[in-house]
Amino acid sequence: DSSMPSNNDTHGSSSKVAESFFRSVLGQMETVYLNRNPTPKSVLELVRSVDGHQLCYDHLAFRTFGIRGYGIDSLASFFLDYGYTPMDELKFPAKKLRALWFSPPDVSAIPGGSGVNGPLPRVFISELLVDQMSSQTQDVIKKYTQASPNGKKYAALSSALGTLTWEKPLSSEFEQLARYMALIILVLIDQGRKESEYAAWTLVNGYALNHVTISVHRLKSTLNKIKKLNQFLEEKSFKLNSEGGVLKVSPDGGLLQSSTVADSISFKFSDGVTKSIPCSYIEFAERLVLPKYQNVPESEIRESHRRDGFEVGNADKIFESTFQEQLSRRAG
Ligand code: OOG
Ligand code: NI
Repeated sequence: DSSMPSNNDTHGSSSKVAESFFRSVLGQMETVYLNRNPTPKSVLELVRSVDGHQLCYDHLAFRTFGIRGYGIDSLASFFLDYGYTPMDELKFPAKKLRALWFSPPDVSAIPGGSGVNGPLPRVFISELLVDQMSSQTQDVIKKYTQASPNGKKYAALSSALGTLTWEKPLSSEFEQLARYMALIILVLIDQGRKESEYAAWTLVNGYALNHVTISVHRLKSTLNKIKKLNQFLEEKSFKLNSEGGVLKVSPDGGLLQSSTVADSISFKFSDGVTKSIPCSYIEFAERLVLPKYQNVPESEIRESHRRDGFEVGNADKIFESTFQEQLSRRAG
């Protein structure tokens, strides 16, 4: 239907969702995230105190269950309505996940704006390939998503409120999905039998913001090099995800990423059992200037001159920021 506006021409004043409303929703998602996760909160405060107050987000990330409309699309619709454009698909067959990233509309930052009021971030949404899980795990996921089939329509609302759209699960169901053992030696032996820590995370965190990512190259101080930033954070005793090495580098060398290990939060299951569950983490991304723009003077370099998108090899390791093996690692 040619009378339908495409997502590409819905930015600016013609967007279906107004910018101030859109940014308020992002701000509310961020508030939920900062209230639950002391590490991202203190990292942001620390970086702001050293670097100055105008910090930019590279991207926001969310997780979903790829089943009955509960997957990527359930959350993507909010971003599409504000003029975001779907970009590349990333596949993670071993983790039984797929992801899609969305590029922001061409909207300028609020003058002096930082974080959600700065340049709009990219969005990274992944989904669990539920039909590839064991039947017991599928049964748990179906039980909760089927019992509240309309919940998927309110994904963005759920994220902004910090409330699940389905009922809280039983602690045994969380364990079925995560299947991790308390003893580190058993974790290692149990590796092959592990179901999906991603599934367990999503069952109890739902659409809550999984992480925000600081745009490292847009910082003003010497922290604008990711190696410096990692070193600075480790000196301050922050525990970084070490899976495959702390610094994740794309094969083309242009996208450098690192992240903290997720915080844990105490969660009361529907059977009354309270357990510590993994919550969210914060990520850091440095995007280098593309080889074809090597001669552009530094003062004229824009975000569009830099390596865009995501990288399967980096992302595969970053997912593990909420996994038990990283959480139980000794700091340092
Ligand atoms: C997302 C992990 C991947 C990136 O920037 O590549 C990622 C997740 O943990 O849900 O954030
Ligand atoms: Ni990320």
